[in-house]
Amino acid sequence: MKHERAIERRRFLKGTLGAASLVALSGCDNLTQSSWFPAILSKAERWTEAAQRAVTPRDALAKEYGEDDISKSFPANGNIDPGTEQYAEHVAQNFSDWTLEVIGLVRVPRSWSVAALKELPSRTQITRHDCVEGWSAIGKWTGVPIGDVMHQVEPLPNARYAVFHCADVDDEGIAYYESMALADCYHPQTILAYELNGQPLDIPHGAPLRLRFERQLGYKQAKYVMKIELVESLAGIGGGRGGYWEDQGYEWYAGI
Ligand SMILES: Nc1nc2c(c(=O)[nH]1)N[C@H]1C(S)=C(S)[C@@H](COP(=O)(O)O)O[C@H]1N2
Ligand SMILES: [Mo]
Repeated sequence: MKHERAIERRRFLKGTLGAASLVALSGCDNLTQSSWFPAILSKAERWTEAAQRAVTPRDALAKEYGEDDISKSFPANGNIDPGTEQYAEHVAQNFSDWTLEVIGLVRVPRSWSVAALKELPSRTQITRHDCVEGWSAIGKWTGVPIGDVMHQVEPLPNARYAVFHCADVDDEGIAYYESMALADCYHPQTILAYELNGQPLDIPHGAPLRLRFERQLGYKQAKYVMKIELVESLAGIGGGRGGYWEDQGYEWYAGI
């Protein structure tokens, strides 16, 4: 049923709707409208990044909710503990030695401790997370706008993508990673979050730092972020398709 509805919706959107009515639609609260599955995304008529950008510009804001809308419990999904010795060591030290490194095509590569990031101006946003497995939850995220971090490292003109490298690896030793267009790093709601619902991020939700890339599906929201690498092409990274799940066939541009 969900699958059918997702396809129907896509057909509908492909029609002759004007941009204004599309914007109204995307603000709709019906959760089923955004819990479609990646297999459907690639098989049904594809709503490409370009087409979606044409109707919802890059700087459009994701809907923000009120305190009363915050979900009573926010599920944890995917890896809920990196489970490595190094990570356990970081937990034992309360992440005091954790660093966020920003490297690659930047003029000023540098790293920040979590404490240093917390001293930068922060942003708090209450948004809805939609996982392709069929659940959604609303949470209040606080963190550092990634655009501010980018201003400090000064990306080189040929930098096109930001790759987020995470601390967790799967059974085959493949590390979780994600990526976005560099331009999306400057979206005001793109933050490296260190708090969920006013508490320091816990281990299941990605302590000490996780990405919030609003208007994108759950698997884009990388947890346990250690490193941001700016690159010109995604070809040389992981399986070359821009993310852990993308390498297994999920859409890279997972716009909601
Ligand atoms: N590092 C890492 N990030 C990840 C995952 C993961 O397994 N490892 N799972 C993704 C998926 S599929 C979802 S739905 C969200 C879940 O975030 P949550 O555990 O805070 O609910 O994290 C995403 N980011
Ligand atoms: Mo997910």
